[in-house]
Amino acid sequence: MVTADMVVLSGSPVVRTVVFAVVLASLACGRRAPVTTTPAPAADPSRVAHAIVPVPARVQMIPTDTFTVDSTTQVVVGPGGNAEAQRVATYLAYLLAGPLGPAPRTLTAGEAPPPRSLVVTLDATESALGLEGYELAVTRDAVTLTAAQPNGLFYGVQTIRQLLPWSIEHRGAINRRLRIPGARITDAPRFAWRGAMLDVSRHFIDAEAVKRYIDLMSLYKLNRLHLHLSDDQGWRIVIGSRPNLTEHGGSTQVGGGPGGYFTQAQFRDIVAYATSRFITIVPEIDMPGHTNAALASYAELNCDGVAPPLYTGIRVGFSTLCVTKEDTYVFVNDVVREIAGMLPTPYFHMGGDEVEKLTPDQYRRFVERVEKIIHSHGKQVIGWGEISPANISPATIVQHWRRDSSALHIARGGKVIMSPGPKTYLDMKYDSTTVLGLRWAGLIEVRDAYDWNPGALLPEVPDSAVLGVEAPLWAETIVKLQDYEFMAFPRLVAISEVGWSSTANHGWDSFRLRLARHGPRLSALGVNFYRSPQVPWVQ
Ligand code: TNX
Repeated sequence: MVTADMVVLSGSPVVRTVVFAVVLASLACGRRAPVTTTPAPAADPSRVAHAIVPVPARVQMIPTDTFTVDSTTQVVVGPGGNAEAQRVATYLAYLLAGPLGPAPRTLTAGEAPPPRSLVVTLDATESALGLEGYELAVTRDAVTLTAAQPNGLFYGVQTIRQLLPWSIEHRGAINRRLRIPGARITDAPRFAWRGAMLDVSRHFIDAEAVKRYIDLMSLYKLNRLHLHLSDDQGWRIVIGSRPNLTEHGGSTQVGGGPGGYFTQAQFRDIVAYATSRFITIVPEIDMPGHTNAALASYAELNCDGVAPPLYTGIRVGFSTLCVTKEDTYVFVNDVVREIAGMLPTPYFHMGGDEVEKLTPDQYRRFVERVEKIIHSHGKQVIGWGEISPANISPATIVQHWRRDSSALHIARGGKVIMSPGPKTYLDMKYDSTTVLGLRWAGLIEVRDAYDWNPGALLPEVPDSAVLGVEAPLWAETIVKLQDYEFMAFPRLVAISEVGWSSTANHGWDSFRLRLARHGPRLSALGVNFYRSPQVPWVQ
């Protein structure tokens, strides 16, 4: 089994020496050397005016106009603030002063804010800022954050957080004098969908680990967490009407470990936690393929009525629900109903990828029928690229991951989430020395994850059809939280800028210098990130 210790080792002198020796040996044999990364030329991260990631739409730094936070500084909510604004302000107060800080109060109409305070204002008339935009002004005298919606306030707070020194991330430290550099920022995202995906099926991680990922996502203004809740190797969410799915189907994982699953209470708790970070949970039940765990748990889902053994390998494409039996649709309806009932949000992902055991016609009819079932429970359907040839609704969302038929969906007016394997697959190795991960979509260094435009990558996917981006972390080789962090950071940070920032503001030279300044912040948060040689990390 691969461990995080081995991850750390992959950068050690011992391993480097071995790699060097292999390179020399292959050169000596006249063969091509393995792909290696050339370290970037030295550059000075202090040259960039700020280190905000993703880079805001408009930033003007005024370094001479610094705001100082001390023990007398208050966070207040501007007049008209609702409970959500209060909650975001409380979150900001907590960042500044920890749990001991004073609770923010709401100003009455016409009341002037206290001197040298941070004022968080919800102003519906600022509708030009949209759902997620915000305006921030930092001067010597005040910090003023305004947004039309609470989501925008929350992102403004994340920007304030990144303007503060990384020491802010050490929750234990209190009563510090913190400085926020003077700035005027107007910001809003390029794409509505800025997602990450966790595969909790191949290896299970518990609710606490998922919440930590949610927290790290929110620092970078990501707003969708897709949970891949079932696959051949494990079923990870309790379905009350089908208890064997988790009791049996959730009892193992890749490599034969103990598996695990979320109870419905834990799942609801994850959803509530994500909601508090303005992140929408997107549940995926992969079907009709990638279903061995379900087939092993309920014999009637198999055409021959015989339940197969549990599966702990990493092959794909061998399983399918029996699409010609009514039992299957009763099952799908039970599962969708229970999961839909736990989510206040609109999406249900039906998977649909890598089905090798059905005819194209059988597959299409299954997709069309399941789409109707999902609609009957009030949810919008998402599926992997393969579902496009079925006669699906234009309101269904297709998630592109490899050359597929997205064009068919775009032709019917549908939207696409861009998760191209060679750019966004966080389970791909960084370089030839990365111990964890796969390489079928290629090696993905930080620059590869950063340097692309979702609206121009594929000729058949115009910018207008792109809903946004999402970075999946498939977990065949990923076991512990440290492993997840190593594969996701900093590539997920790169993807956050691909999803948030305009093409005009997008640029590797600036990004890598800003990212370099996130090293100490990520360290303070305890993140086991990959020290890419492409980034001049600040120590
Ligand atoms: C392809 S992406 C898959 C997953 C694997 C992944 C490994 C997709 C829709 N299917 O089942 O885990 O590759 O990189």
